Amino acid sequence: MTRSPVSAKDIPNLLRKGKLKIAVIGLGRIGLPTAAVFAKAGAHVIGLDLKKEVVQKTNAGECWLTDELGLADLVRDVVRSGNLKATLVAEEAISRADFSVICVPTPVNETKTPDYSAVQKASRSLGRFLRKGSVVIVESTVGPGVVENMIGPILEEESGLKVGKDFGLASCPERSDPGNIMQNMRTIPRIVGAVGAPWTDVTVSLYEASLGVKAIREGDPKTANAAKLTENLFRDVNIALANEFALLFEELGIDTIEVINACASKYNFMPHYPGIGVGGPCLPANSYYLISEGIRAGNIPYLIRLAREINDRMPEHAVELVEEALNEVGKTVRGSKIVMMGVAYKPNIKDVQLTPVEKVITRLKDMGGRLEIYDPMYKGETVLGIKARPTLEAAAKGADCLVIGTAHDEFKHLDLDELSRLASSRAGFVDARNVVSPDAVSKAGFAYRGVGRR
Ligand code: SAJ
Repeated sequence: MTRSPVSAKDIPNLLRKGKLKIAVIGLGRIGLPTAAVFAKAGAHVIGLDLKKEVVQKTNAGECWLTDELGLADLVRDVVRSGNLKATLVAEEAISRADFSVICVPTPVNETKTPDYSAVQKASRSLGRFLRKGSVVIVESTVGPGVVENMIGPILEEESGLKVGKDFGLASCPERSDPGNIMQNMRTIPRIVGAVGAPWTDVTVSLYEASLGVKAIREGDPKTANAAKLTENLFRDVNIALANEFALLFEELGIDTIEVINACASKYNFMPHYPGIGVGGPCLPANSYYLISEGIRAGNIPYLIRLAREINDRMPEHAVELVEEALNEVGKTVRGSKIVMMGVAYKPNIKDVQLTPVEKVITRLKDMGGRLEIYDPMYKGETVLGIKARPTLEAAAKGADCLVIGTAHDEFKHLDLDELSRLASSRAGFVDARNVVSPDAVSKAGFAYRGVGRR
């Protein structure tokens, strides 16, 4: 028996009665929380993933993500209630779904070209089992126009159905901050743009009813995608500006952090901070989605590209600071024991995707340095090819230079005197995330360097 298309006004009731069926494609850092929250709202959710262990773990009520507060409990509960299950079989997830939500990764390749292969693959298998009257929602971050011009045609080709007429196609880019996803999902408004207003209505109704957040309507998917990229590139460009100030103020003997904190007292100044660089699956990649669409349209965005170059140069600057600190204590990188404190791309998460710290480690190794790692998220585990130490104390023993690569909360309460006692008699301390006070580090006897601080 075919299922009739759901209308916007039906959704709250269908959720209450447990009658809404949702497929979530990709159970990664965005897809799994999304599936679990929809299931919690009362939908019957089937998650589709390529990874057998992710499917098995999820069906066992376990959560492969360990650093998202509240997620593990939610996954356990909604799997136990029967509202969430996972599968490797596309047909099982999609064929009866009212909504199919694409949450697969969109990285860039080594030539900085967007790699939409996962989205294309998901669209192909989705198209094969797509049900008339259902809605496809793209949460993956893509360039403006990719939903209309790449995903739509694939779905039509595979399904034989027409976008906007036989099925809905909407963009609702994820906006959650990795590490705070469960909180964000219930607080940050969503941006929805679909091919055709009725499909916008039904998608808005789904997010408002399931997540309890406001959904902002845009006239089409490309506007929603442009908004997503704009907010991420706004951040990347402002971080680049902070990094540029840091490089300049170092030369002028001015403390960049003091400057930024002073400016933050003004209503229209949004503080961004300099550091070792910009990592993660989002900011280092997102610019290139817009740059590639710009090139296609004959308009190359310079500032956005320049910002990428500035941020991509920061790891090399951190290497220079390590050299300076070692030189100040009469040492060189070659043969020195250098301890990287934090390798994750940002604080308090277990993720090293495109982490700028990796470039620093590789460079220092090439210069003959002996690299050790301590990261509270990777205690005793091998990460970036190095077996991390189980404790900071074990790592710091006999160190010639300590380097803060990630501003984990644990590093805000360091016993600098103890570290200085453990490290070699004269050692450097490079704070590439400006976590600790320069004076306190110098008082503990280290040769201090910070990004944008002297
Ligand atoms: N960073 C700085 N200085 C700053 C802020 C961040 O150097 O002042 C660095 C971080 O250390 C990190 C990188 O930038 O290496 C990215 O940090 P992030 O806090 O932007 O983290 P992401 O990439 O995990 O999340 C971003 C968020 N986007 C915005 O805040 C505009 C998140 O809300 C998005 O959902 C996410 O991208 C995404 O998935 O697009």
